[in-house]
Amino acid sequence: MDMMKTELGRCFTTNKTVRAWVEKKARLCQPDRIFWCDGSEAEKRLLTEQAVAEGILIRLNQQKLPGCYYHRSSPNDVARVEQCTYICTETEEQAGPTNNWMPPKAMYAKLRAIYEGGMRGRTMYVVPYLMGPLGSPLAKVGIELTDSLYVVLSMRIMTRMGAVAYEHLGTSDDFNRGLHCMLDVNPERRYIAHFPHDNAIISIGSNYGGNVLLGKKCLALRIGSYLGRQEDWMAEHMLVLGIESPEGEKTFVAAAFPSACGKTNFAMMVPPARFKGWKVWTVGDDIAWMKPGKDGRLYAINPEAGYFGVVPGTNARTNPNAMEIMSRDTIYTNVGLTPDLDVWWEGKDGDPPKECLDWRGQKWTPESREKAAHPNSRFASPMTNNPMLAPEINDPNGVPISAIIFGGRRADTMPLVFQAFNWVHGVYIGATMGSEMTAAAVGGAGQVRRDPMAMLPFCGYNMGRYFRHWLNMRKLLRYPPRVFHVNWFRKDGLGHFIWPGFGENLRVLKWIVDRCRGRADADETPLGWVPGPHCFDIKGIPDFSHARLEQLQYINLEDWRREILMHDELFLKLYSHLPKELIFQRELLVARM
Ligand code: GTP
Ligand code: SPV
Ligand code: MN
Repeated sequence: MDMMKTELGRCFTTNKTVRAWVEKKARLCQPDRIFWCDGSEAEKRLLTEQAVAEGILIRLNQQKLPGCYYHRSSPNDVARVEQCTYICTETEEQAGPTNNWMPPKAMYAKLRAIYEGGMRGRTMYVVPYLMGPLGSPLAKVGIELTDSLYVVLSMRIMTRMGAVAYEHLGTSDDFNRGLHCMLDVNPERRYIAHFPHDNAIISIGSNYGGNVLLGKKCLALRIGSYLGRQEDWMAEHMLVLGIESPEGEKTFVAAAFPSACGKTNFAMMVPPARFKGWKVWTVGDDIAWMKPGKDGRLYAINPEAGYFGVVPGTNARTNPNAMEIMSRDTIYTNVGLTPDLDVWWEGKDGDPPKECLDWRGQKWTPESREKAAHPNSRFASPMTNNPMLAPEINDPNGVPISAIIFGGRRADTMPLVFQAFNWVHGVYIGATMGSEMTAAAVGGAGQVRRDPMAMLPFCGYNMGRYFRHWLNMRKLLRYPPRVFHVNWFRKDGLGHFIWPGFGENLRVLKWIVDRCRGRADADETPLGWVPGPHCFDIKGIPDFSHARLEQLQYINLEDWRREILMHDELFLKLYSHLPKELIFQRELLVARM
């Protein structure tokens, strides 16, 4: 093996490029110490103790929550910040109109002036990590240099962190270079900058989730999407799950829903009582890397090794698997903290505590007007805690995808489910997706915006070219996945969700699987294929009826006129690189309407 193990924190990789790069960055950041992470249990114990001693983590009640810790981020630093996120390419056109842009040279100079000497008095942790199963042709290595123990311990959960990454890397210099400096966590000096041509990331001034766990959104999506276009694969903001029938027939699907729109919940779904014997296996809950296989099908891996999931709303009814997953070895961020060192959030099972500390550390009671948990509070848990972790999770080739499902959070306009007529139409449906903004990113919650393929904040290059890449992928697939659109969030006149969602979403999934396997009827509508009257099972759903289903599936032409105008807005923004095929699809949709 390509390393010599010494004591904790000592450099043990023999990769010369890695050593030279770390030394160079250390000269710039000037930390007091460099700590080389190996990913071992002993290291985890040591660093956790240190984080507790420094007040970065609070040890939770170990009887109730073994191995669990609590973290509060700065109140100005609770979500991704899209305004501070940059794609740094030579030309602005390469980044495209949906990204913030700066030329690499200018951005390197600007950031260096801010972070130079920024680790003085601190420790620089060298965090090697592998995205994807060891030995997978799709797997990638990253190294994150960070002065945050919270990041180190979270990366240990979220990725295959440690020696295994150096093992995969060998003597190669093909690794993502990530630098993270917390500085004083000042929003004025917060930048998350990507340099796709250098396979490099610099993140400064934040210590929250997607801004700083560089393997996740920065490498796996923004840099990943850029690499995918060059190397004929796809990096997508998608969950991947396997559904198994009582007869043992397994079908894998991938689904792109925007941030905080239901991926984790869908990926961990527990079938309702009526679907006895059905099983849903989780491959991934946030990111899919997909590549055509030799058999002409599209194969997906989950590059991550853990879940960084939304906490509020999670309970034994909505997501029992997540409740079990986060019952041990979990870092909770920005939830409520009870006097007996348990956690509390809006929507948890049971009665709220009489009193607790809220996500800011202030006293909270059930009468408080503020929420105990921040709406974007999260749990970080290892995927191995998942009782329904797909057995294929470490298969280097991934799983074959039969369906791609797009979905947004829409109070109106969008029906529960419909199927695209073909791949190009499916790409149009994904490209024009709209969704209400959520607490996962700073600003604008509730407003509907276009979020193509749920990738608006994550596409590392020109969005028009990204659509072209989607169209091109069809040529590499003999058996392309079928494409669908879903919406769990349609509301009635009283503002209530019409569809019960969560486990009941299995009924929609079942129709999708049956369509892929040529077993279910469908009716043609202007939007696409919808379930035929006898092909959608609603038996056993409490307080539900065929009238409610019709309400869910209703296509309101007035709404759709507005919707198509919003498609145009996005297309105008992207006009210089928009594939003609999508403009034709728009014309066809208008004609059908
Ligand atoms: P990111 O991790 O931000 O990418 O989000 P995600 O897509 O994984 O979203 P997640 O599954 O965590 O869901 C976010 C919110 O949507 C939670 O508050 C859920 O309770 C809610 N939610 C998820 N599925 C459903 C559903 O089927 N119906 C309804 N009404 N709400 C849902
Ligand atoms: C998202 O916002 O889509 C997330 C959470 O999955 S974060 O990692 O913070 O980006
Ligand atoms: Mn996400």
